[in-house]
Amino acid sequence: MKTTSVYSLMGLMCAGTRASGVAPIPSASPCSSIDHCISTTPLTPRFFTNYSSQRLQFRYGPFTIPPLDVSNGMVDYNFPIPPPCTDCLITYAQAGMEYPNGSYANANTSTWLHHAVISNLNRTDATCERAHEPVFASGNERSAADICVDGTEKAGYYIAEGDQFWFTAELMNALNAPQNVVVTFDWEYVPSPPSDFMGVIPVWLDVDGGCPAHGSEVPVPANQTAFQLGMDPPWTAPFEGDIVWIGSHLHDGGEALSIFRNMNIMCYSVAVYGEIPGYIDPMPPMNMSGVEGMDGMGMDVVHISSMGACEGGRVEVGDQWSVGAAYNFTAHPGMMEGGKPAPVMGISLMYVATTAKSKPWVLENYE
Ligand SMILES: *[C@@H]1O[C@H](CO)[C@@H](O)[C@H](O)[C@H]1NC(C)=O
Ligand SMILES: *[C@@H]1O[C@H](CO)[C@@H](O)[C@H](O)[C@H]1NC(C)=O
Ligand SMILES: *[C@@H]1O[C@H](CO)[C@@H](O)[C@H](O)[C@H]1NC(C)=O
Ligand SMILES: *[C@@H]1O[C@H](CO)[C@@H](O)[C@H](O)[C@H]1NC(C)=O
Ligand SMILES: *[C@@H]1O[C@H](CO)[C@@H](O)[C@H](O)[C@H]1NC(C)=O
Ligand SMILES: *[C@@H]1O[C@H](CO)[C@@H](O)[C@H](O)[C@H]1NC(C)=O
Ligand SMILES: *[C@@H]1O[C@H](CO)[C@@H](O)[C@H](O)[C@H]1NC(C)=O
Ligand SMILES: [Cu+2]
Repeated sequence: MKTTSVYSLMGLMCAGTRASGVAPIPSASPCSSIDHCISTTPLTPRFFTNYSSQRLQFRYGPFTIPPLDVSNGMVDYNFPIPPPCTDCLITYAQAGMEYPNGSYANANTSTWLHHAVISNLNRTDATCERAHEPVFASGNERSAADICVDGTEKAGYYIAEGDQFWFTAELMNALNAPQNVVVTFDWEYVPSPPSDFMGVIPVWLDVDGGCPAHGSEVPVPANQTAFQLGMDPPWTAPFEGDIVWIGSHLHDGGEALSIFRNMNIMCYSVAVYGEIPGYIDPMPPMNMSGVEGMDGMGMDVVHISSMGACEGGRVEVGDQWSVGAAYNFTAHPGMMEGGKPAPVMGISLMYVATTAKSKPWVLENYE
């Protein structure tokens, strides 16, 4: 996939930031100077307002997504960004996408926020030693990471002075003409967090493995319309803590993601389709006839619009954690890419609360 376009050279998606541990070359165009590509809007904070919490929306772009006949309408962007704040705890995060004029951009306008990942270059991923720590990740379902669980948990992702963030986004266009879009991130945080707040460690659990073998994008097993993918080997927890929030991500065709602790399901995240018009295609994105179980012709094609989240639970040292993804393309048509089933994902990002500012799990930085 994505091997024919010049765009693909700079975009390795999850592979670029997670699996290789080597920062990819920042994207050149049209966001040549990212300073010109960020705007910030203050929003009204919702949680911990008596701790001077703040909420900011950052807009990145505009990015040009190529037409469908170029690189299957896909483009990846990777570049360093300043973090939204320093010496602060991120309590809530959500990604979005819109047109440069601020109007809604989604599957019903033939654009996709395929993936967006923000990582911290100064911290090491809990599940992959050679990757940077993922702070937040989103698919087109645009689920929030409600780390503080609506303000009921004094917990957040701690950003230290001097931390450098990295932006990764894969965008998709289903039209035969380029489209310009803007990617948004909504961050809510508590500055100079008091000592009774807990810092969280994000734990990335992926059917593609702790250090994802395919950049988290797993090829669909040949000739199968219903199949399961599992994370093997599981991740062995080197620290303990309280789970505050687990968010999950599947691609179309996905039914549910199970999160296992020592082989017992502790979170079952169900994919919900087409809850709002934004996730209902006006027409199939491309000619899908002739592929068994993939035929979306003649009916609305609905896409995953949300995934169930889980709250609570414990991580103990030595626990074995894994995830399993169930797909069924007969129940829900999958995405196509260049006439073939597009690769799929099965990921959970689990936020585990420890103690703010003490980070014994970070053995070393890259630099
Ligand atoms: C802020 O409000 C929360 C929840 O209402 C309360 O638990 C906390 O003690 C308050 N803290 C301060 C510093 O006022
Ligand atoms: C905003 O831009 C989109 C995409 O170009 C266009 O379809 C829409 O009509 C525009 N909306 C307004 C209010 O100009
Ligand atoms: C964080 O990482 C960036 C990029 O590698 C580096 O330039 C910076 O010095 C690091 N900051 C700290 C505080 O180590
Ligand atoms: C998949 O089906 C095609 C056509 O029936 C067949 O040629 C191919 O060998 C099958 N592949 C596998 C891995 O079973
Ligand atoms: C797309 O969906 C959004 C939100 O669900 C809705 O507000 C908008 O009117 C829809 N746009 C089109 C072109 O159907
Ligand atoms: C869709 O593709 C099939 C196989 O490539 C072709 O036979 C058919 O004519 C196409 N249909 C349309 C509506 O383009
Ligand atoms: C896949 O979905 C179809 C349609 O809902 C259903 O009939 C079939 O039993 C499902 N297959 C599996 C393996 O769950
Ligand atoms: Cu994905």
